[in-house]
Amino acid sequence: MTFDKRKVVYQIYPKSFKDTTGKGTGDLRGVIEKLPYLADLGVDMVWLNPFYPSPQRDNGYDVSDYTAINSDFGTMADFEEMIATGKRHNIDFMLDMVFNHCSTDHEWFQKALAGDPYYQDFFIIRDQPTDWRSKFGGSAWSPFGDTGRYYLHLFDETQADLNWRNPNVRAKIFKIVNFWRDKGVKGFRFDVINLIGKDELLADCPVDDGKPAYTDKPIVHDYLRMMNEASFGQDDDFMTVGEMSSTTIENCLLYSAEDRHELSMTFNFHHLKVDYKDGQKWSLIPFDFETLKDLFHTWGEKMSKANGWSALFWNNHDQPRALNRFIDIKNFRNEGATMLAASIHLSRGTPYIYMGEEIGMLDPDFDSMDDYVDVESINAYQIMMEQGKTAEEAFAIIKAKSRDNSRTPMQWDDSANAGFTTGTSWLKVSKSYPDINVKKEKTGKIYPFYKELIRLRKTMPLIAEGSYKAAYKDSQQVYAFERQLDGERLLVVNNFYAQEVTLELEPVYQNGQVLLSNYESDGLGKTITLKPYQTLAILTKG
Ligand code: TEU
Repeated sequence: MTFDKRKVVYQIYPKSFKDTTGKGTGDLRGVIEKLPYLADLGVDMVWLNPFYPSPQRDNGYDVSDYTAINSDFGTMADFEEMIATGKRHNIDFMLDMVFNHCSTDHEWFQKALAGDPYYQDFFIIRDQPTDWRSKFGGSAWSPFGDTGRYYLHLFDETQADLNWRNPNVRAKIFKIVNFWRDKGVKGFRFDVINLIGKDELLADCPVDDGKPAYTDKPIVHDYLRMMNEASFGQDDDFMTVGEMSSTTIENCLLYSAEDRHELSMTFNFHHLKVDYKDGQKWSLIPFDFETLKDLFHTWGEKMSKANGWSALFWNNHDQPRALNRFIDIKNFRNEGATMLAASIHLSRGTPYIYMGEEIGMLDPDFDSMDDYVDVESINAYQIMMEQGKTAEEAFAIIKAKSRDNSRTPMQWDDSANAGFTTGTSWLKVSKSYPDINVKKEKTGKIYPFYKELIRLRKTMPLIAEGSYKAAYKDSQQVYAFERQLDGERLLVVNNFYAQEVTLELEPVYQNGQVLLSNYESDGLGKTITLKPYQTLAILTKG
Protein backbone atom coordinates (compact mmCIF):
# COMPACT_ATOMS: atom_id res chain seq x y z
CA MET A 1 0.00 0.00 0.00
CA THR A 2 1.60 3.20 -1.10
CA PHE A 3 0.24 6.67 -1.56
CA ASP A 4 0.90 9.39 -4.07
CA LYS A 5 3.56 11.77 -2.81
CA ARG A 6 2.54 14.49 -5.25
CA LYS A 7 -0.69 15.05 -3.38
CA VAL A 8 -1.48 18.12 -1.29
CA VAL A 9 -4.14 18.10 1.42
CA TYR A 10 -6.49 20.98 2.25
CA GLN A 11 -8.07 21.03 5.70
CA ILE A 12 -11.62 22.30 6.11
CA TYR A 13 -13.16 23.09 9.48
CA PRO A 14 -16.72 22.50 8.23
CA LYS A 15 -18.42 24.53 10.93
CA SER A 16 -16.65 27.65 9.66
CA PHE A 17 -16.24 27.09 5.93
CA LYS A 18 -19.49 27.99 4.16
CA ASP A 19 -23.06 28.17 5.47
CA THR A 20 -25.72 27.56 2.79
CA THR A 21 -28.79 27.81 5.06
CA GLY A 22 -28.32 30.99 7.08
CA LYS A 23 -28.22 29.20 10.44
CA GLY A 24 -24.73 30.53 11.22
CA THR A 25 -22.77 27.29 10.94
CA GLY A 26 -21.10 25.85 7.86
CA ASP A 27 -22.39 22.68 6.19
CA LEU A 28 -21.55 19.96 3.68
CA ARG A 29 -23.45 21.72 0.90
CA GLY A 30 -21.10 24.63 1.53
CA VAL A 31 -18.18 22.30 0.86
CA ILE A 32 -19.85 21.13 -2.38
CA GLU A 33 -20.37 24.75 -3.44
CA LYS A 34 -16.69 25.54 -2.98
CA LEU A 35 -15.20 22.47 -4.69
CA PRO A 36 -14.45 24.44 -7.87
CA TYR A 37 -12.46 26.88 -5.73
CA LEU A 38 -10.41 24.01 -4.29
CA ALA A 39 -9.95 22.50 -7.75
CA ASP A 40 -8.62 25.86 -8.95
CA LEU A 41 -6.15 25.91 -6.07
CA GLY A 42 -5.07 22.42 -7.16
CA VAL A 43 -5.44 20.35 -4.00
CA ASP A 44 -6.06 16.59 -4.23
CA MET A 45 -7.56 15.70 -0.89
CA VAL A 46 -9.80 17.49 1.58
CA TRP A 47 -9.55 16.62 5.28
CA LEU A 48 -12.79 17.46 7.05
CA ASN A 49 -12.90 17.92 10.81
CA PRO A 50 -15.65 15.85 12.51
CA PHE A 51 -19.23 16.44 11.33
CA TYR A 52 -20.84 13.52 13.18
CA PRO A 53 -23.62 13.77 15.75
CA SER A 54 -22.06 15.26 18.86
CA PRO A 55 -23.05 17.44 21.82
CA GLN A 56 -20.27 19.78 20.59
CA ARG A 57 -18.56 20.15 23.94
CA ASP A 58 -15.28 19.91 22.00
CA ASN A 59 -16.64 21.02 18.62
CA GLY A 60 -17.31 17.54 17.30
CA TYR A 61 -14.28 15.73 18.78
CA ASP A 62 -16.85 14.34 21.21
CA VAL A 63 -18.60 11.94 18.84
CA SER A 64 -21.93 10.41 19.87
CA ASP A 65 -22.55 8.47 16.63
CA TYR A 66 -19.69 7.54 14.30
CA THR A 67 -21.69 6.58 11.22
CA ALA A 68 -24.14 9.44 10.80
CA ILE A 69 -24.12 13.13 9.89
CA ASN A 70 -24.96 15.81 12.45
CA SER A 71 -28.09 17.41 10.97
CA ASP A 72 -26.52 20.89 11.40
CA PHE A 73 -24.07 19.86 8.66
CA GLY A 74 -26.63 18.21 6.36
CA THR A 75 -27.65 14.67 5.47
CA MET A 76 -26.05 11.44 4.30
CA ALA A 77 -27.36 12.29 0.82
CA ASP A 78 -25.38 15.57 0.97
CA PHE A 79 -22.32 13.60 2.04
CA GLU A 80 -22.66 11.19 -0.87
CA GLU A 81 -23.14 14.07 -3.29
CA MET A 82 -20.04 15.73 -1.88
CA ILE A 83 -17.94 12.61 -2.50
CA ALA A 84 -19.31 12.23 -6.04
CA THR A 85 -18.85 15.91 -6.92
CA GLY A 86 -15.35 15.79 -5.47
CA LYS A 87 -14.43 12.90 -7.77
CA ARG A 88 -15.47 15.01 -10.78
CA HIS A 89 -12.99 17.65 -9.62
CA ASN A 90 -10.29 15.05 -8.81
CA ILE A 91 -10.69 15.78 -5.15
CA ASP A 92 -10.95 12.99 -2.57
CA PHE A 93 -11.91 13.21 1.07
CA MET A 94 -10.08 12.39 4.26
CA LEU A 95 -12.29 11.93 7.32
CA ASP A 96 -11.38 12.63 10.92
CA MET A 97 -11.67 9.50 13.05
CA VAL A 98 -11.76 10.13 16.79
CA PHE A 99 -11.11 6.77 18.38
CA ASN A 100 -9.14 7.55 21.50
CA HIS A 101 -12.42 8.57 23.10
CA CYS A 102 -16.13 8.99 22.41
CA SER A 103 -18.71 11.34 23.85
CA THR A 104 -20.32 10.36 27.12
CA ASP A 105 -23.57 10.81 25.16
CA HIS A 106 -22.61 7.86 22.92
CA GLU A 107 -24.86 4.86 23.47
CA TRP A 108 -21.83 2.75 24.49
CA PHE A 109 -21.18 5.02 27.46
CA GLN A 110 -24.87 5.39 28.27
CA LYS A 111 -25.31 1.60 28.33
CA ALA A 112 -22.20 1.29 30.47
CA LEU A 113 -23.60 3.84 32.91
CA ALA A 114 -26.88 1.96 33.01
CA GLY A 115 -24.91 -1.03 34.33
CA ASP A 116 -24.29 -3.19 31.25
CA PRO A 117 -20.93 -4.94 31.91
CA TYR A 118 -20.36 -5.62 28.18
CA TYR A 119 -20.25 -1.87 27.55
CA GLN A 120 -18.47 -1.05 30.80
CA ASP A 121 -15.54 -2.96 29.32
CA PHE A 122 -15.55 -0.44 26.42
CA PHE A 123 -14.12 2.18 28.77
CA ILE A 124 -11.29 2.52 31.25
CA ILE A 125 -12.92 2.35 34.64
CA ARG A 126 -11.00 1.94 37.89
CA ASP A 127 -11.66 1.96 41.65
CA GLN A 128 -8.96 4.56 42.22
CA PRO A 129 -7.88 7.41 39.93
CA THR A 130 -4.20 7.91 39.04
CA ASP A 131 -2.54 11.33 39.25
CA TRP A 132 -2.77 11.96 35.47
CA ARG A 133 -3.97 15.39 34.34
CA SER A 134 -6.52 16.02 31.60
CA LYS A 135 -5.14 17.88 28.57
CA PHE A 136 -7.96 20.35 29.04
CA GLY A 137 -7.17 20.97 32.73
CA GLY A 138 -8.04 19.18 35.99
CA SER A 139 -7.86 15.46 36.77
CA ALA A 140 -8.05 12.93 33.92
CA TRP A 141 -10.59 10.94 35.95
CA SER A 142 -14.23 11.64 36.81
CA PRO A 143 -16.74 9.67 38.89
CA PHE A 144 -18.43 6.95 36.88
CA GLY A 145 -22.07 7.66 37.75
CA ASP A 146 -22.74 6.85 41.39
CA THR A 147 -20.74 3.61 41.35
CA GLY A 148 -17.93 5.05 43.44
CA ARG A 149 -15.56 4.22 40.57
CA TYR A 150 -13.82 6.51 38.04
CA TYR A 151 -13.53 6.62 34.24
CA LEU A 152 -10.54 7.94 32.33
CA HIS A 153 -10.77 11.00 30.07
CA LEU A 154 -7.49 12.39 28.77
CA PHE A 155 -9.48 15.32 27.33
CA ASP A 156 -12.80 16.82 28.51
CA GLU A 157 -14.87 14.91 31.06
CA THR A 158 -17.45 14.35 28.31
CA GLN A 159 -14.79 12.55 26.19
CA ALA A 160 -14.43 9.07 27.75
CA ASP A 161 -11.32 7.11 26.67
CA LEU A 162 -12.05 3.87 24.84
CA ASN A 163 -10.54 0.57 25.96
CA TRP A 164 -8.62 -0.67 22.91
CA ARG A 165 -7.50 -3.78 24.82
CA ASN A 166 -11.05 -5.06 24.41
CA PRO A 167 -11.34 -6.88 21.02
CA ASN A 168 -15.03 -5.94 20.85
CA VAL A 169 -14.08 -2.26 20.86
CA ARG A 170 -11.56 -2.80 18.09
CA ALA A 171 -14.08 -4.73 16.00
CA LYS A 172 -16.60 -1.88 16.29
CA ILE A 173 -13.96 0.69 15.35
CA PHE A 174 -12.74 -1.23 12.30
CA LYS A 175 -16.35 -1.56 11.16
CA ILE A 176 -16.76 2.23 11.37
CA VAL A 177 -13.66 2.76 9.23
CA ASN A 178 -15.07 0.34 6.64
CA PHE A 179 -18.46 2.04 6.70
CA TRP A 180 -16.82 5.25 5.44
CA ARG A 181 -14.48 3.40 3.08
CA ASP A 182 -17.54 1.85 1.44
CA LYS A 183 -18.86 5.37 0.86
CA GLY A 184 -15.84 6.20 -1.28
CA VAL A 185 -13.70 7.96 1.34
CA LYS A 186 -10.00 7.78 0.37
CA GLY A 187 -8.23 9.02 3.46
CA PHE A 188 -8.38 9.07 7.24
CA ARG A 189 -6.86 11.33 9.84
CA PHE A 190 -6.74 9.55 13.19
CA ASP A 191 -7.12 11.87 16.15
CA VAL A 192 -4.49 11.53 18.93
CA ILE A 193 -3.98 7.95 17.80
CA ASN A 194 -0.71 7.46 19.71
CA LEU A 195 -2.62 7.65 22.99
CA ILE A 196 -4.85 4.61 22.44
CA GLY A 197 -2.53 2.01 23.96
CA LYS A 198 -2.95 2.18 27.70
CA ASP A 199 -1.50 -0.48 29.97
CA GLU A 200 -3.85 -2.81 31.79
CA LEU A 201 -2.43 -1.76 35.14
CA LEU A 202 -2.41 2.00 35.34
CA ALA A 203 0.04 3.68 37.69
CA ASP A 204 0.70 7.17 38.96
CA CYS A 205 3.11 9.17 36.84
CA PRO A 206 4.06 12.56 38.22
CA VAL A 207 6.20 13.39 35.15
CA ASP A 208 4.66 15.68 32.54
CA ASP A 209 1.05 15.33 33.73
CA GLY A 210 1.24 11.55 33.24
CA LYS A 211 2.02 11.64 29.50
CA PRO A 212 4.77 8.94 29.58
CA ALA A 213 2.24 6.51 31.06
CA TYR A 214 0.04 6.46 27.96
CA THR A 215 1.89 8.02 25.00
CA ASP A 216 3.51 6.01 22.13
CA LYS A 217 3.25 2.69 23.97
CA PRO A 218 4.52 -0.24 21.82
CA ILE A 219 1.04 -1.73 21.68
CA VAL A 220 -0.18 1.28 19.63
CA HIS A 221 1.81 -0.11 16.70
CA ASP A 222 0.02 -3.44 17.02
CA TYR A 223 -3.40 -1.80 17.08
CA LEU A 224 -2.55 0.26 13.99
CA ARG A 225 -1.45 -2.83 12.10
CA MET A 226 -4.68 -4.57 13.04
CA MET A 227 -6.75 -1.61 11.85
CA ASN A 228 -4.75 -1.35 8.63
CA GLU A 229 -5.25 -5.04 7.87
CA ALA A 230 -8.96 -4.97 8.68
CA SER A 231 -9.72 -1.85 6.64
CA PHE A 232 -7.84 0.69 4.50
CA GLY A 233 -4.80 -1.56 4.03
CA GLN A 234 -6.87 -3.53 1.54
CA ASP A 235 -6.94 -0.58 -0.90
CA ASP A 236 -4.07 0.56 -3.15
CA ASP A 237 -4.56 4.28 -3.02
CA PHE A 238 -5.22 5.20 0.54
CA MET A 239 -3.79 8.09 2.52
CA THR A 240 -3.76 7.94 6.30
CA VAL A 241 -2.27 10.30 8.82
CA GLY A 242 -1.98 9.86 12.54
CA GLU A 243 -2.09 12.84 14.84
CA MET A 244 0.71 12.14 17.31
CA SER A 245 0.66 13.94 20.61
CA SER A 246 4.13 14.53 22.18
CA THR A 247 5.72 11.86 19.99
CA THR A 248 9.29 10.94 18.98
CA ILE A 249 11.09 10.55 15.65
CA GLU A 250 11.77 6.88 16.44
CA ASN A 251 8.06 6.20 16.80
CA CYS A 252 7.08 8.24 13.74
CA LEU A 253 9.57 6.24 11.68
CA LEU A 254 7.77 3.09 12.80
CA TYR A 255 4.26 4.49 12.31
CA SER A 256 5.05 5.57 8.74
CA ALA A 257 7.38 2.75 7.58
CA GLU A 258 5.91 1.32 4.41
CA ASP A 259 6.67 -2.30 5.25
CA ARG A 260 5.11 -2.11 8.72
CA HIS A 261 1.62 -1.39 7.37
CA GLU A 262 0.54 1.11 10.00
CA LEU A 263 -0.05 4.60 8.55
CA SER A 264 1.06 6.66 5.54
CA MET A 265 2.37 9.53 7.65
CA THR A 266 2.34 11.35 10.97
CA PHE A 267 1.66 14.80 12.36
CA ASN A 268 3.90 16.00 15.16
CA PHE A 269 3.74 19.34 16.94
CA HIS A 270 7.24 20.00 18.19
CA HIS A 271 7.81 22.89 15.75
CA LEU A 272 4.67 24.60 17.02
CA LYS A 273 5.87 24.65 20.61
CA VAL A 274 8.86 26.92 19.95
CA ASP A 275 6.93 29.86 21.39
CA TYR A 276 5.98 28.03 24.60
CA LYS A 277 7.77 29.15 27.75
CA ASP A 278 9.20 26.07 29.51
CA GLY A 279 6.93 23.89 27.39
CA GLN A 280 3.80 25.68 28.62
CA LYS A 281 1.31 26.77 25.96
CA TRP A 282 -0.36 29.44 28.10
CA SER A 283 2.58 31.85 28.08
CA LEU A 284 3.82 34.66 25.86
CA ILE A 285 7.34 34.64 24.44
CA PRO A 286 8.79 35.27 20.97
CA PHE A 287 9.51 32.11 18.98
CA ASP A 288 12.91 30.46 19.28
CA PHE A 289 14.35 30.29 15.76
CA GLU A 290 17.30 28.06 16.69
CA THR A 291 15.02 25.41 18.12
CA LEU A 292 12.65 25.62 15.17
CA LYS A 293 15.49 25.24 12.68
CA ASP A 294 17.09 22.35 14.61
CA LEU A 295 13.77 20.53 14.88
CA PHE A 296 13.10 20.82 11.16
CA HIS A 297 16.60 19.62 10.33
CA THR A 298 16.65 16.72 12.77
CA TRP A 299 13.23 15.48 11.74
CA GLY A 300 13.82 16.19 8.06
CA GLU A 301 17.14 14.33 7.89
CA LYS A 302 16.18 11.37 10.05
CA MET A 303 12.86 10.83 8.30
CA SER A 304 14.61 11.11 4.94
CA LYS A 305 17.47 8.70 5.76
CA ALA A 306 15.23 6.03 7.23
CA ASN A 307 12.43 6.48 4.74
CA GLY A 308 9.77 7.78 7.12
CA TRP A 309 7.14 10.28 6.01
CA SER A 310 5.79 13.39 7.74
CA ALA A 311 2.72 15.53 7.27
CA LEU A 312 3.99 19.12 6.93
CA PHE A 313 1.93 22.02 8.22
CA TRP A 314 1.99 25.44 9.85
CA ASN A 315 -1.69 25.75 10.71
CA ASN A 316 -4.62 23.68 11.84
CA HIS A 317 -7.83 24.04 13.84
CA ASP A 318 -5.93 23.78 17.15
CA GLN A 319 -3.32 26.44 16.48
CA PRO A 320 -3.29 30.22 16.32
CA ARG A 321 -2.45 31.43 12.80
CA ALA A 322 1.25 30.93 11.98
CA LEU A 323 1.43 34.42 10.45
CA ASN A 324 0.71 35.96 13.86
CA ARG A 325 3.33 33.76 15.51
CA PHE A 326 6.28 33.93 13.15
CA ILE A 327 5.94 37.00 10.92
CA ASP A 328 6.02 40.80 11.19
CA ILE A 329 2.52 40.94 9.70
CA LYS A 330 2.24 44.71 9.91
CA ASN A 331 4.94 45.15 7.30
CA PHE A 332 5.48 41.83 5.56
CA ARG A 333 2.29 39.77 5.56
CA ASN A 334 2.56 38.75 1.89
CA GLU A 335 6.27 37.98 2.04
CA GLY A 336 5.91 36.09 5.32
CA ALA A 337 2.94 34.03 4.15
CA THR A 338 4.66 32.98 0.94
CA MET A 339 7.97 32.23 2.67
CA LEU A 340 6.27 30.01 5.26
CA ALA A 341 4.39 28.24 2.45
CA ALA A 342 7.56 27.53 0.44
CA SER A 343 9.41 26.32 3.53
CA ILE A 344 7.08 23.33 3.78
CA HIS A 345 5.72 22.87 0.25
CA LEU A 346 9.23 22.46 -1.16
CA SER A 347 10.29 20.19 1.67
CA ARG A 348 10.05 16.42 2.02
CA GLY A 349 6.65 15.22 3.24
CA THR A 350 3.00 15.83 2.43
CA PRO A 351 1.94 19.49 2.76
CA TYR A 352 -1.34 20.37 4.48
CA ILE A 353 -3.02 23.73 3.94
CA TYR A 354 -5.48 24.87 6.59
CA MET A 355 -8.44 26.82 5.16
CA GLY A 356 -7.70 30.51 4.88
CA GLU A 357 -3.94 30.01 4.95
CA GLU A 358 -3.85 30.32 1.17
CA ILE A 359 -5.25 33.86 1.47
CA GLY A 360 -3.10 34.84 4.44
CA MET A 361 -5.81 34.88 7.11
CA LEU A 362 -4.84 36.21 10.54
CA ASP A 363 -5.97 35.76 14.15
CA PRO A 364 -9.28 37.57 14.64
CA ASP A 365 -8.31 40.24 17.21
CA PHE A 366 -11.29 39.56 19.51
CA ASP A 367 -12.23 42.13 22.15
CA SER A 368 -13.31 40.08 25.14
CA MET A 369 -13.55 36.58 26.62
CA ASP A 370 -17.22 36.58 25.61
CA ASP A 371 -16.10 36.15 22.00
CA TYR A 372 -14.47 32.76 22.71
CA VAL A 373 -16.29 29.44 22.43
CA ASP A 374 -13.54 26.82 22.76
CA VAL A 375 -13.66 24.66 25.90
CA GLU A 376 -9.86 24.59 26.17
CA SER A 377 -9.63 28.42 26.10
CA ILE A 378 -12.42 28.89 28.61
CA ASN A 379 -10.88 26.36 31.02
CA ALA A 380 -7.40 27.85 30.58
CA TYR A 381 -8.68 31.36 31.34
CA GLN A 382 -10.29 30.11 34.57
CA ILE A 383 -7.12 28.29 35.59
CA MET A 384 -4.91 31.32 34.88
CA MET A 385 -7.21 33.54 36.95
CA GLU A 386 -7.12 31.03 39.82
CA GLN A 387 -3.32 31.04 39.59
CA GLY A 388 -3.31 34.78 40.21
CA LYS A 389 -2.97 36.31 36.75
CA THR A 390 -4.89 39.57 36.23
CA ALA A 391 -7.82 39.54 33.79
CA GLU A 392 -5.72 41.57 31.32
CA GLU A 393 -2.77 39.18 31.50
CA ALA A 394 -4.95 36.11 31.10
CA PHE A 395 -6.87 37.66 28.21
CA ALA A 396 -3.68 38.64 26.39
CA ILE A 397 -2.53 35.01 26.55
CA ILE A 398 -5.88 33.63 25.37
CA LYS A 399 -5.87 36.12 22.53
CA ALA A 400 -2.50 34.90 21.31
CA LYS A 401 -2.97 31.19 21.98
CA SER A 402 -6.66 30.26 21.69
CA ARG A 403 -7.69 27.56 19.23
CA ASP A 404 -10.57 29.84 18.20
CA ASN A 405 -7.96 31.97 16.38
CA SER A 406 -8.02 29.53 13.49
CA ARG A 407 -11.67 28.56 13.79
CA THR A 408 -13.17 31.88 12.68
CA PRO A 409 -15.23 31.76 9.46
CA MET A 410 -13.55 31.50 6.09
CA GLN A 411 -13.30 34.93 4.49
CA TRP A 412 -14.82 34.67 1.01
CA ASP A 413 -15.47 38.32 0.15
CA ASP A 414 -16.03 41.76 1.70
CA SER A 415 -19.79 41.43 2.13
CA ALA A 416 -21.44 41.00 5.56
CA ASN A 417 -19.92 38.10 7.57
CA ALA A 418 -17.24 37.77 4.89
CA GLY A 419 -19.74 35.90 2.71
CA PHE A 420 -19.68 32.97 5.15
CA THR A 421 -23.32 33.19 6.32
CA THR A 422 -26.41 35.33 5.84
CA GLY A 423 -27.30 34.64 9.49
CA THR A 424 -25.43 35.15 12.75
CA SER A 425 -22.10 33.40 12.71
CA TRP A 426 -21.50 30.88 15.57
CA LEU A 427 -18.06 32.42 16.10
CA LYS A 428 -17.33 36.03 15.18
CA VAL A 429 -15.79 36.75 11.81
CA SER A 430 -12.28 38.21 11.98
CA LYS A 431 -12.14 41.99 11.67
CA SER A 432 -9.69 41.71 8.79
CA TYR A 433 -12.20 40.37 6.24
CA PRO A 434 -12.72 43.58 4.20
CA ASP A 435 -9.03 43.45 3.27
CA ILE A 436 -8.28 39.76 3.47
CA ASN A 437 -10.68 37.59 1.50
CA VAL A 438 -10.74 35.08 -1.36
CA LYS A 439 -12.23 37.47 -3.88
CA LYS A 440 -9.41 39.95 -3.40
CA GLU A 441 -6.59 37.47 -2.87
CA LYS A 442 -7.21 35.47 -6.03
CA THR A 443 -5.25 38.15 -7.84
CA GLY A 444 -3.06 38.97 -4.84
CA LYS A 445 0.36 37.67 -3.86
CA ILE A 446 -0.41 34.68 -1.65
CA TYR A 447 -3.08 32.58 -3.39
CA PRO A 448 -1.27 32.45 -6.77
CA PHE A 449 1.94 31.50 -4.94
CA TYR A 450 0.23 28.53 -3.26
CA LYS A 451 -1.12 27.47 -6.66
CA GLU A 452 2.37 27.52 -8.09
CA LEU A 453 3.80 25.51 -5.18
CA ILE A 454 1.13 22.84 -5.65
CA ARG A 455 1.75 22.75 -9.39
CA LEU A 456 5.50 22.35 -8.90
CA ARG A 457 5.05 19.37 -6.56
CA LYS A 458 2.84 17.70 -9.12
CA THR A 459 5.25 18.21 -11.99
CA MET A 460 8.64 17.73 -10.29
CA PRO A 461 9.54 14.33 -8.80
CA LEU A 462 12.47 16.08 -7.12
CA ILE A 463 10.01 18.01 -4.93
CA ALA A 464 7.61 15.14 -4.35
CA GLU A 465 10.18 12.42 -3.69
CA GLY A 466 13.66 13.90 -3.26
CA SER A 467 15.79 13.44 -0.15
CA TYR A 468 16.23 16.15 2.50
CA LYS A 469 19.52 17.56 3.73
CA ALA A 470 20.08 20.54 6.03
CA ALA A 471 21.85 23.58 4.54
CA TYR A 472 23.36 26.72 6.13
CA LYS A 473 22.87 24.95 9.48
CA ASP A 474 24.58 27.71 11.46
CA SER A 475 22.64 30.64 10.07
CA GLN A 476 20.83 32.60 12.73
CA GLN A 477 18.06 33.74 10.43
CA VAL A 478 17.86 31.42 7.45
CA TYR A 479 16.20 28.03 7.42
CA ALA A 480 17.51 26.21 4.36
CA PHE A 481 17.57 22.71 2.97
CA GLU A 482 18.57 20.79 -0.09
CA ARG A 483 16.53 18.22 -1.98
CA GLN A 484 18.16 15.63 -4.25
CA LEU A 485 16.90 13.07 -6.73
CA ASP A 486 18.43 11.38 -9.78
CA GLY A 487 21.21 13.92 -10.25
CA GLU A 488 18.99 16.97 -9.70
CA ARG A 489 19.39 19.28 -6.73
CA LEU A 490 17.17 21.97 -5.29
CA LEU A 491 18.35 24.46 -2.69
CA VAL A 492 15.59 26.23 -0.74
CA VAL A 493 16.58 29.19 1.45
CA ASN A 494 14.07 30.95 3.70
CA ASN A 495 14.77 34.19 5.53
CA PHE A 496 12.74 34.09 8.75
CA TYR A 497 13.37 37.74 9.62
CA ALA A 498 12.66 41.26 8.41
CA GLN A 499 16.41 42.00 8.07
CA GLU A 500 18.33 41.27 4.90
CA VAL A 501 20.94 38.54 5.03
CA THR A 502 23.74 37.57 2.66
CA LEU A 503 24.75 33.96 1.96
CA GLU A 504 27.63 32.52 -0.01
CA LEU A 505 26.49 30.21 -2.78
CA GLU A 506 28.18 26.93 -3.57
CA PRO A 507 29.62 27.04 -7.13
CA VAL A 508 27.13 24.46 -8.37
CA TYR A 509 24.27 26.79 -7.50
CA GLN A 510 25.89 29.96 -8.85
CA ASN A 511 24.95 28.83 -12.34
CA GLY A 512 21.65 27.31 -11.26
CA GLN A 513 18.18 28.38 -12.22
CA VAL A 514 15.83 30.27 -9.90
CA LEU A 515 12.83 27.98 -9.74
CA LEU A 516 10.75 30.16 -7.45
CA SER A 517 10.97 33.23 -5.25
CA ASN A 518 8.58 35.62 -3.54
CA TYR A 519 10.63 38.60 -4.82
CA GLU A 520 11.78 39.56 -8.30
CA SER A 521 15.08 37.75 -8.70
CA ASP A 522 18.35 39.74 -8.78
CA GLY A 523 20.16 36.85 -10.43
CA LEU A 524 22.67 34.50 -8.87
CA GLY A 525 26.33 35.09 -8.06
CA LYS A 526 28.96 34.11 -5.55
CA THR A 527 26.67 35.50 -2.90
CA ILE A 528 22.97 36.19 -2.67
CA THR A 529 21.25 38.71 -0.45
CA LEU A 530 17.86 37.67 0.82
CA LYS A 531 15.31 40.42 1.40
CA PRO A 532 12.90 40.43 4.38
CA TYR A 533 11.15 37.06 4.57
CA GLN A 534 12.45 36.12 1.16
CA THR A 535 12.23 32.55 -0.01
CA LEU A 536 14.33 31.39 -2.94
CA ALA A 537 14.57 27.99 -4.58
CA ILE A 538 17.50 27.26 -6.89
CA LEU A 539 17.56 24.25 -9.21
CA THR A 540 20.70 22.67 -10.56
CA LYS A 541 22.04 19.43 -11.97
CA GLY A 542 25.05 17.49 -10.74
O1 TEU B 1 -6.00 17.41 19.45
C1 TEU B 1 -5.03 16.77 20.19
C2 TEU B 1 -4.32 17.54 21.19
O2 TEU B 1 -3.45 17.03 21.86
C3 TEU B 1 -4.75 18.93 21.44
O3 TEU B 1 -4.91 19.00 22.81
C4 TEU B 1 -3.77 19.94 20.99
O4 TEU B 1 -2.48 19.63 21.41
C5 TEU B 1 -4.22 21.21 21.63
O5 TEU B 1 -5.48 21.50 21.12
C6 TEU B 1 -3.29 22.33 21.34
O6 TEU B 1 -3.60 23.29 22.30
C7 TEU B 1 -7.00 16.64 18.87
C8 TEU B 1 -7.91 17.51 18.05
O7 TEU B 1 -7.18 18.06 16.99
C9 TEU B 1 -8.52 18.55 18.94
O8 TEU B 1 -9.30 19.48 18.24
C10 TEU B 1 -9.35 17.82 19.98
O9 TEU B 1 -9.86 18.73 20.91
C11 TEU B 1 -8.54 16.75 20.70
O10 TEU B 1 -7.77 15.94 19.83
C12 TEU B 1 -9.47 15.81 21.43
O11 TEU B 1 -10.17 15.02 20.53
